[in-house]
Amino acid sequence: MARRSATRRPAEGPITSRSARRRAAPKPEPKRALPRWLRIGAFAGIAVVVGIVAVSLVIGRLQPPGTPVAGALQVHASMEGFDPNQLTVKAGQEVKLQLASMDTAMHSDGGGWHEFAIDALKVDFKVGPESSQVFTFTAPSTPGDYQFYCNICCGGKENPSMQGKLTVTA
Ligand SMILES: [Cu+2]
Repeated sequence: MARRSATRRPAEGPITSRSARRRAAPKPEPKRALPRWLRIGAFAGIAVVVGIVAVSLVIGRLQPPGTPVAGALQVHASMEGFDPNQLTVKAGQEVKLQLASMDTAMHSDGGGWHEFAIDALKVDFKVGPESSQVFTFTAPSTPGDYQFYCNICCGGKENPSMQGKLTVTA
């Protein structure tokens, strides 16, 4: 309505439309709880915010902390275990291993810290929450399987999910 009258008389358009709008304005509703549209709008807004937070958490969880270093074996440690939990190296090889903790400091169990330990090789690397670090060690000259584990979280080294196998080939 307001726009039509404004188009018909462009000279006094703004004034006409403003007064028309004032006239057309609905009477204020009697005071009660929030109007329905506002309640629906608020709910939708909250739902969208929660959705965005959830999606960003998932995306953040999938992104490896830190940039993978070229030539380094990548091992991601989280409360779910090691990924991968099987590594193969050559006997006597200088092994470059980038250990990343995918967990946040909010984890009550270990505070997001994880470990990569191999007792037989006296290897014991630790990495803090949502970070990664490159470690080096020399693979043993004796081929075989060596167990690695994390003793920080999830009940320690006895937990099968926080274990893995390093296979040393000839
Ligand atoms: Cu761990």
